[in-house]
Amino acid sequence: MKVLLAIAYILLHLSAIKLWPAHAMVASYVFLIAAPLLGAAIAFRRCLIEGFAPTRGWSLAAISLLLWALGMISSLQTDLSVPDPSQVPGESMLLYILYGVPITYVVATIGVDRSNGVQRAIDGLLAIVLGYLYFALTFSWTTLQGALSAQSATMIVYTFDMENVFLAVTTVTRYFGSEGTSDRHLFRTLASYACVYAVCAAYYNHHVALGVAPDIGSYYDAVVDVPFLLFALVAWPSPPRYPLSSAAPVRKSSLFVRFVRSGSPLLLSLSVLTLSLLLLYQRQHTNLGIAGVVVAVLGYGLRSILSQVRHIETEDLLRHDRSTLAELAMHDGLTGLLNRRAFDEAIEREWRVVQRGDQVVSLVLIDIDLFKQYNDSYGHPAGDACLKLVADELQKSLLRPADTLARYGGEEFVVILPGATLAAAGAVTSRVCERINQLGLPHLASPFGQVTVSAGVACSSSVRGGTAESLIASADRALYEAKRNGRNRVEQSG
Ligand code: GH3
Ligand code: MG
Ligand code: MG
Repeated sequence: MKVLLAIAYILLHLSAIKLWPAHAMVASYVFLIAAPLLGAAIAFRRCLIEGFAPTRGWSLAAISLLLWALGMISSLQTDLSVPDPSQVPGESMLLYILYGVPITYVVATIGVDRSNGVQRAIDGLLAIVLGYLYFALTFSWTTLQGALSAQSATMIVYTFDMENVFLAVTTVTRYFGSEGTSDRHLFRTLASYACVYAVCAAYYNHHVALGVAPDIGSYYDAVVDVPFLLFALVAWPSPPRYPLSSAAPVRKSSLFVRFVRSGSPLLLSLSVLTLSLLLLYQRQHTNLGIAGVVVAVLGYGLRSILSQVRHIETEDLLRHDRSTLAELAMHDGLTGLLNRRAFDEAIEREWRVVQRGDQVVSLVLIDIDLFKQYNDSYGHPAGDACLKLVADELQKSLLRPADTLARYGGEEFVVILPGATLAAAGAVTSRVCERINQLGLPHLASPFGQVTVSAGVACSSSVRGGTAESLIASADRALYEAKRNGRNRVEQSG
C-alpha cells in the first residue's frame, strides 16, 4: 500500500510537469521540496516513538533532509528571481553538501560506545569543522550567484559524488555492523536511502544537470524523489520489539561488529582530514587546510585517549565485580562462612594431599541439637540469629589457620582439620563443642535448657575406600551415633 502511494507520488510529479508545461518548474520544485520534507517528518515521527538515544540518530537524519529541502527552497527562490535559471546558487550548493554532516555524525557516533560529554563535544566540534570545510570548499568553486565556471560546476558535482559514495559505504557498513533492533532500523533506513541517493544524484547531476536538462522542470526531476520516498518507506514501520529477559544470555559481538563499532568514531576525523587535504591540494585555503589536519588528528587522538581511559575504568570495575562475585559464590549469605561449594573444593584438595601419602586429614560434622524445636519456640529470625552466633563461636574456637570451617547445610557445619589424627581431631572437637555450651544460649525445649551441638569425627587413616565421600560418610555415621546416644556429645568413627 505504502509502495503504491510512493509510485503515485512520482506519477503525480510527472503528470504535474506534463499538465502545466508553463509552470513545470514551480510544480516540479513543489514535489522536490515535499519529498525530503516527507522523509524528515517520518524521521521526526520516529523520534516520538523511540527512546532518547535512537532519537538523536533520527532527529539528525531529519535535520539532514531539512537541510536538503532548504537547499531546494533557496534554489527555487533564485530561479524565481534571476533570469538565468540554469545557475544553481552557491547557498543551495552549500546546503546540499552540508546535509551530509549530520548523517556523518550519526554514522560516526550512534550506537558506537557510551561516549561521555567530552567525547560528544569533540564529535560535535569535528562535525562543525567538517561543515565549515565543506563551506570553504564549496565557495572555492562557486559564488552566491552560482558556479564560477563549467569546470567549477563539474568539481562541485564530483564533491557531491565523493560525499554520496562516502555516506553510502559508511551507512551500509554501519547497517551490517549494528546489533540493536532500533540501531539496525536507523541504519537500514539510512543505508538504503544513501545508496539509492548516490546513484540517483550521480545520474541526475552528471547526465541531467550538467547535460540534457540543466533546468528544473523536466521529467528527469522525478528521479530525485526516489531516495526520499524510499527513506520514508523504510523508516515508517516500527521494528519488532523483543521483551528484554534478564535470563537471556549476553551474546558476544562478532569481530566485524566490534571492528565497525570501534572504527566508526574515526569517520568524522577522516572526513575532516580528507576535506583539509583537498583544500591543501587546491592551494586556496592553505591555513584552513593545515588547521583542519591538526583538528582531525588532535580530535581523534583525544577521543581515543578518553575511550581508552573509559576502557581501563570499565576493566577495573569488572575485575572488582568479578572478585566480589567469586567471594559471594564461595560464601554463605547468613553466617559468612564458606559454603558447601567451597567445602567441596577444599575437601577434594585435601584428599589429593592424603592420596599422595603426605599427611592425614580429619573431618568433623557438627549439628545443632533440636534446632527445629528452637525455631518453633523462638521463631525463624531468632533461629537465624542463633545460627550466626554458633557459626561465629565455631570460627573463633578454631585456632589453626589451616583448618577450614564451612556451613554444610541447614544447621550443620563441617570442619576440615588437615594433619590431625583421629585423637587430635576428637580433642579439638570436644573443646569446640564445649565453647558452644559455654555460650549459654537458652533453648527451653531442649533437655539441656540451652543450645548444644553434636559432632561426628572421622579421620582418613581409618577410612576404607579411596574417596573424600567415604570420609564424609564416616563422619556422618559418627554424628548419627552422637544423636542416637543422647546429643550434646562427640563421637569418633572407629
Ligand atoms: P537434631 O537434634 O536431630 O539435629 O534435630 P533438629 O531439629 O536440629 O534437626 P532437623 O533436621 O529435624 O531440623 C533442622 C532444622 O533446622 C529444621 C530447619 O527449619 C532448621 N533450619 C535449617 N536451616 C535454617 C536456617 O537457615 N535458619 C533457621 N532459622 N532454621 C534453619
Ligand atoms: Mg539438628
Ligand atoms: Mg541437621
